[in-house]
Amino acid sequence: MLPYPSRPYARGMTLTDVTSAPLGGPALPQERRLVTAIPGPRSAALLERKAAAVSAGVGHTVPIEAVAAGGGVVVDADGNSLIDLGSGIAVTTVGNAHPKVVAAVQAQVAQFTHTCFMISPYESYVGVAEALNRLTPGDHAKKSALFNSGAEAVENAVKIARKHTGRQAVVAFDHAYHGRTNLTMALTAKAMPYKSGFGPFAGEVYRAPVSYPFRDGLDGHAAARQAIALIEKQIGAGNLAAVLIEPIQGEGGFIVPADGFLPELVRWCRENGVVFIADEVQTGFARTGAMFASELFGIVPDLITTAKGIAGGLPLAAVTGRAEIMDASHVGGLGGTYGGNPIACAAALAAIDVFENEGLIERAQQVGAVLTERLTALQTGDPRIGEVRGRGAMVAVEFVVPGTTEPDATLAGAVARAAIAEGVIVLTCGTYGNVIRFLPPLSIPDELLHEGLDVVAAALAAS
Ligand code: PLZ
Repeated sequence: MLPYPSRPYARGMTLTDVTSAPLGGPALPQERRLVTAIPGPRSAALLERKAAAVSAGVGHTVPIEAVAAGGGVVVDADGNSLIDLGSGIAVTTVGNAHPKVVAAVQAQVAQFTHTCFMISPYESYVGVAEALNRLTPGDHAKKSALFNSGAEAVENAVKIARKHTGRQAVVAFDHAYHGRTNLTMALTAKAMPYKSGFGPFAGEVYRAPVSYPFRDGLDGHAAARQAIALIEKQIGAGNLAAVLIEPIQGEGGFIVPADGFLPELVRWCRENGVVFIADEVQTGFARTGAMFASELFGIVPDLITTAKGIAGGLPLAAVTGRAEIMDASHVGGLGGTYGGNPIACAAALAAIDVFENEGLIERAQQVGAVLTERLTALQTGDPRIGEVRGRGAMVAVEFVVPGTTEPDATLAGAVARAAIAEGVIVLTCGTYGNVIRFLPPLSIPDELLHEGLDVVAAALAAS
């Protein structure tokens, strides 16, 4: 008998017919348990259906059929329990199916599912906006607008900055990731797999060099001067609406800029009337050991984009920032059918309660200390690890050919695949594909975190 059988939903079924997984996640046994090879037969059968029914453009990293998740594990249809070191790409920071999120969603879904905030407003949307205005860096007057995805938040931040400044150009950086829509593809740096063949891309997007200490060897001041010089020469401050940057780059390789880089960019933006947008879609909500990564660098962005961790797994995103900038749009200029959906907002209010009242910032720091200590120890005996870097529970390992900075993507891929085969979900990233990133749910028990890192270490030793 499978511990968590799942059946496709059919008319008339109740939730318990569909899955016998206990609601509220943490009741799941917190263990790594392999009862079949990965994928097992049920998962393999689903992946066959996926190949036949789902566009080939939509890939997957872990070849399983997920049926339950919570604490620090994802359980598959064959009864395997995998340690989760990826949080569905930085989303389930509070833990999958956190009981408060589950309860909030259940209550809201029974009350009403949708009215469209632009048609009939409701309280939870306003509550999320108030919470974001309060929690994001800076004590100036702030306002927010809600959307569905990180890409949509970034698109809207750019719209707002253009409307506010009356200018058009936008600067993004090397190694940046901002999404897969047309404008955000233009803002994203990496061609494969995100952009190749999907152009033409939106105009008035310019790319500047970022601070990448492991590769550029520059201090923050020098790296900022280099970026600013390029902007002044190639664009001209008077044409520039916004500078958009991830305070720690996510998909690009968990790149932490050198001290001073971000503050200097912010100062230049202020002096030149340019809107500074921090894309905190991946770094936001306690992930980095601060509520927002901007705080780690002592910067106060004009606008912040958030998504992912904000709603415990439900699709929600936001732009938050200076009230006078957020109010630049004419009435009706911002919105969307589903933006700030009431179920997603209920989930966000519950998740924000967890972030604020269940010690998640401290927990991110603890998880980060374990990750950094274990991975640094690994680096000491292994010249293939060029750098261990990150903040809080957002830590990565960059693999190189020993004695050089030449990226070793083959090794990163082999280690990740071997860890997954042994029941540990890890994700790769990086412009060169040579980085393994660790971003576990903060609900993961310490023992599981250690066991997951043991498995990764063994996979590396065997590669
Ligand atoms: N900005 C900083 O990290 C999403 C992308 C996964 P959406 N990152 C995960 C993939 O391969 O599609 C992301 C991000 C930053 C924006 C986004 C976009 O957020 O919710 O995926 O649109």
